[in-house]
Parts: sequence; structure tokens; C-alpha cells
Amino acid sequence: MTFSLPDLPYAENALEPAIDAKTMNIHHSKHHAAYVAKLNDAVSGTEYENKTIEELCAGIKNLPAEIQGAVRNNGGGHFNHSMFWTSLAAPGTGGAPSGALAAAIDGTFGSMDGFKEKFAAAAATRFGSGWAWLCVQGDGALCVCSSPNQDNPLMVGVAECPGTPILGLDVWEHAYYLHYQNRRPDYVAAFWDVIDWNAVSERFAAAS
Ligand code: MN3
Repeated sequence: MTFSLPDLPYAENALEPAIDAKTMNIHHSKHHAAYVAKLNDAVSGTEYENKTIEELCAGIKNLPAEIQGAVRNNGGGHFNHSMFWTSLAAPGTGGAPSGALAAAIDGTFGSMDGFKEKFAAAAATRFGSGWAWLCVQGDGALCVCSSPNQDNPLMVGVAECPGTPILGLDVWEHAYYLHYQNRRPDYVAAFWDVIDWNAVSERFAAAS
């Protein structure tokens, strides 16, 4: 086994009421697990099996045609979900942006509310399945964008907004449909209650 499913860093019900335990269980133990299994199927026995998931995403366009699609979908899925789980914390425990990250958010988006509005719009207008992102671009600037399917901003030659993602929101229906049905905006609104801003700040510092 090259890649493995990471444990959730909290109980499946820890994010309630924003994200319910059954959704977390299926999302992690079925969906994410399937991405890991299919990623391993694609790279096992190849020269790519010892790459990191970040290296596989960044070099996606250089992979052989016969595995590129599988790695794009399932390697993207593995990276994106691994980051998602570690971007979340129980309500009331995730803190708020502070220091350099707070200053960068204010400088780029005018205010925290300005950032939330732009991020929520990116999440709401992503047609079909995909992700909304807060990224650090190559020049150090913050940007908000979205991507289809399991693409992500690490994927050079694929991403509309290349950069280092520091916060991502899964807007596939499997992430919210049990609890919210078609009400994606309600799910996005609840997301603000369960962000681990300490983790996001650490990613921001590492990427800056
Ligand atoms: Mn998902």
C-alpha cells in the first residue's frame, strides 16, 4: 500500500450540527477510502508510487496518459480530503484568523466579511461537483477560486488558479446532501462554524 487513509482527527460527530456524523462516516470511510484505493491501483508498481501526493498533483500533466486521469481524480481526491479533514474543528474550538493571516485577508478582501462573501460565492457557483479554495499564489498573494471534480490548485496546467491551497471546502453533494439536501448555501454558511483557523494559519505561514 502506497497511500493510506488518514484517521479523522476528531470523532465523527464532533462537527455537529454543521456536519452530521453519518455524513462524516460515509464521506471518510467510503468516499475518501475509495479515492485512496483507486490511487494505489493506478500507481502501484510504477515509478510514481514513492512520490508524495503533492508531487503527484503538481506534476499531473507529466504523468503517463494511461494513469493521468486516475491520478487526477483519485490523487486529487486523496489530497483534497486529507486537507479538508485537517481544516475542520469542533464548533467553538477553531479560533479566528489572527496575525499575518488576518492582515492578508483584510488586505486582499477588505475584511473577513469580504473574504467570506467571495468564498461563499465561489462555493455556490461551482456548477456540479468540486471545491472552493483559499490559496496562496506564487507571488504570495491570497486568492479565492473553485475547481471542478477533484482538481485542485496544486495541479499545474490544470488549475485555473494555481497556488498552494490553505483552506478548501468540498461542495460535492456527498459532502452535504444527507443533512442539507439541495441547500448548498446553508452548508457553506455552517462551514464557518467548524474551520480550524490554527491549521489554516500554519499552512499560510508555510506557503508564504
Ligand atoms: Mn468529498
